Amino acid sequence: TKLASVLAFDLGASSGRALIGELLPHTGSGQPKLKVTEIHRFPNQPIAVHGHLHWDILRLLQELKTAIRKAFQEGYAPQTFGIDTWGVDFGLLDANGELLGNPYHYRDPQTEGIIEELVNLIGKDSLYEQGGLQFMPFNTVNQLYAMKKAASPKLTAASTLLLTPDLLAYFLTGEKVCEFTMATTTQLFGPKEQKWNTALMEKLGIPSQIFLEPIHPGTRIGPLTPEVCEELDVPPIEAIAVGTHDTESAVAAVPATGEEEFAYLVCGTWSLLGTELERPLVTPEAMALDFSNEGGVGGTYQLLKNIMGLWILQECKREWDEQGDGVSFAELVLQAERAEPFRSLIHPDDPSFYAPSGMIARIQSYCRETSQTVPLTKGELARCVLESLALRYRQALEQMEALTGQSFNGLHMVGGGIQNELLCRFTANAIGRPVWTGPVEASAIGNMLMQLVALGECSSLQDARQLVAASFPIETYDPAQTDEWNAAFETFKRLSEPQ
Ligand code: ADP
Ligand code: LRH
Repeated sequence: TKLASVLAFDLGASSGRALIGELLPHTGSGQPKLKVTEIHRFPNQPIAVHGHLHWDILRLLQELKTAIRKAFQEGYAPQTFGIDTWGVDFGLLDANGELLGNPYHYRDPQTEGIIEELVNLIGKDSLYEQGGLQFMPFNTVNQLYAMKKAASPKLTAASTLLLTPDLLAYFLTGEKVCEFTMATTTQLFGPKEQKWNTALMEKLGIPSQIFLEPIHPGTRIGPLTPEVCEELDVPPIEAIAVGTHDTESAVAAVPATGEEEFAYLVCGTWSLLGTELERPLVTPEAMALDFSNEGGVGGTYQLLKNIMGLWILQECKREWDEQGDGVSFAELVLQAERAEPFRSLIHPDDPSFYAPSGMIARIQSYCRETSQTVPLTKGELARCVLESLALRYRQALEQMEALTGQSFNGLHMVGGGIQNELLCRFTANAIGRPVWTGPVEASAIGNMLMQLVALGECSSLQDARQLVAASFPIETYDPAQTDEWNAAFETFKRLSEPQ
């Protein structure tokens, strides 16, 4: 029999990749296994123009095309493909189906101060009640309201809004869809009503007719267009709507098979710490702690905290690279390990760390303003960031326990950040519980799993997680130095905002 073979595109804020997944039949009493091969990887670099920050969307499309061609040239024969990307961002199409301008990057400064305006206009309780999301400047509603305020002709001319993964799928298939998990990152989709919040759109002057009815992960979108097939010399493989929000695909690939309730940390540019629920938890307590409720695959809801994450370190690295003093992440981790512990701490979610550029100076002034030793060397800066992140994870984990009434006996970590073994160790120490890591390419694997569900090769999310557990090694980090980390946590909490 023919092996099931699928192609996953996973685009994060810092890089994109294409991976082939092949389902190997079970041997003897063994389980079936998923074999994963990376065929293409590319950087994802935002571009600044006249004070706006954009994604280079056509470049990303070109990288997807390159990967499709490569897959077939290298002898793979995927039946389907799926695309997942970072949340919240979108492109607008005109009535002829053409893209109106370059999509904005979620860190575009247009959203500065918009949360405050919306809170004044609608009320904080009401906004949270209606959208169930953490108040993040990048939420789609803030971006659209900023465009509305700027009287953007693009918004007036728009016929259809496509979120980034749906936009890329449209470029390749000609089919316009709106996938559910991405829809739930907009703050314009009601988690209770499970409908677009047209009343809020009308109130804010956001055109409601540009939103399509969401479809659920596992739905077929359609084949590559004849032009794309001809251009790339490939057969018309079919696009599947996967968990197109990368975080949700990553959660689908968390190999939590034995536990009813589990805590996870999707660790990449952002750190998403959460737990899987059957329904959203939109309560005053969840609002007070500013947790998100995001739609997941397989009918789940994810209660999670969006933490600034390795972005802070990425930006420091970029600065050193640009100064001709380049350094790899592996080297940074080594230098951090040699630096003195607990010399200075930051609150990673301080708004001053959100925008691009000048990160080193911003960390230093944070430390200066909080009367701490100012980190100077690469090792000191990296150590400060990594210890602070680990402590923030503990705080978010404890908050999540308070909200759900669950207690978690450890933390599953997935994503590119788990290659940073020091961070994994620090996290186990900070939470005083084991950390289980793997797989690194969780988003791409979760993307594949929903394609396998659509192809009838996996029957459920549970079944799919079993496949991940059987296919990829999991490493365990046991906690150590608990007293030192407890003491550091007390210091950290004094730095923190109330949440
Ligand atoms: P994205 O959210 O952009 O998809 P990834 O999941 O690819 O992010 O994770 C990228 C992060 O992983 C980088 O910011 C870096 O901190 C970390 N990382 C990648 N490779 C290594 C490595 N070899 N050693 C330590 N950390 C690494
Ligand atoms: C992580 C992520 C996260 C947020 C942010 C914009 O890649 O998707 O869940 O939505 O990007």
